[in-house]
Amino acid sequence: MELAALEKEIIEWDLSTPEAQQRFRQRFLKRGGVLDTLLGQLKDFPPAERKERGSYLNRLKELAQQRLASTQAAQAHQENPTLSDPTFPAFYIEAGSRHPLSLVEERIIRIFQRIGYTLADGPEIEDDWHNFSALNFEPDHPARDMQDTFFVDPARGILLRTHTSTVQVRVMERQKPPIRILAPGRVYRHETISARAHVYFHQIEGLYVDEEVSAADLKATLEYFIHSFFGEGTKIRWRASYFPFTEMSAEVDIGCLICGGSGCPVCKHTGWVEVLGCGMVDPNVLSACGINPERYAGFAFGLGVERLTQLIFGIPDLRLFGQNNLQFLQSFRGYAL
Ligand code: 2U9
Repeated sequence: MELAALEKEIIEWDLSTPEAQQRFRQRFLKRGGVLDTLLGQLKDFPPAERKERGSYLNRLKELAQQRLASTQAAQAHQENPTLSDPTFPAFYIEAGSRHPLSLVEERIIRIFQRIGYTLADGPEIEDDWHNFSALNFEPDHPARDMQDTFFVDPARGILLRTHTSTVQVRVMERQKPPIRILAPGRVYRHETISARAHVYFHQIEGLYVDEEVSAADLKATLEYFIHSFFGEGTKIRWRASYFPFTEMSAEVDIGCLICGGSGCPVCKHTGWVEVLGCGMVDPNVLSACGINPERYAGFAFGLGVERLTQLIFGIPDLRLFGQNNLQFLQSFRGYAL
């Protein structure tokens, strides 16, 4: 007998009258009933199947007992609320919990929403233009290689986006400044999976384009973010860097949260950890997206949600985020950031 069909029968059996309950008991719970018979036949199955089938049958038996008991308790309660059994076990409802990446992503978004950023999104399957060319990547830039990027259709340059900058390109193509947006989302990179690298992760990128946007605005905005996210006393260090899509590019470090700057494995004994990258949008990028760089300027920034989540919770291995390990996920239960 098909056990799934039996399960459906147990779940759907009409238990509204005492007679129906009696038939239910006879069919599923009494000696000689269907479950009892099937349990008796277990020995005829090969050992490999026996264990799984046996535990399925036992679960069905429990399910039948529970259905009957809870229906009878509910009926007793309806007939005479004061006489219902207060010792009857409560229904155990498994409460879920929010994923740590969702918690952190939402907290970051809230901080930027307070200063006027709105959300934008776009497709995860992209084309070469939005992922690379419009962003000033040279034709032979290594990220364009099959080694680094997942291609869906290499001949047509269709790929899985490697950053959410594609979203900002699309917004600039269809909208005039002022533009002040946040683009959160999943991005893909062709990596060997390890504690420190994965084939996908989550970014939040920001873009602000208007007349007279300056590097001072960029600095004030990101210092506001870092102090809101990590705490007012957090030390900040700016380092010059390079990205194809920004001219004046920088990376921002904070004083290590784990050791307070004295040196530990998390900051590799430097006292500093990198938290984001940023820069003034390259005028070539503005032009490519249909915005006049003579009139407008912009800044952009990008941060990795996994990275910030690891930092604030002390999570040592990136792979934990994608394994659906209940012990890991439940440790964030009730956590409100
Ligand atoms: C447009 C123009 C410029 C977005 C930027 C970064 C610097 C950056 C990394 C942080 C950690 C990626 O997730 S990460 O690995 N990002 O450092 N991102 S500036 O610049 C843009 C975006 C869109 C049109």
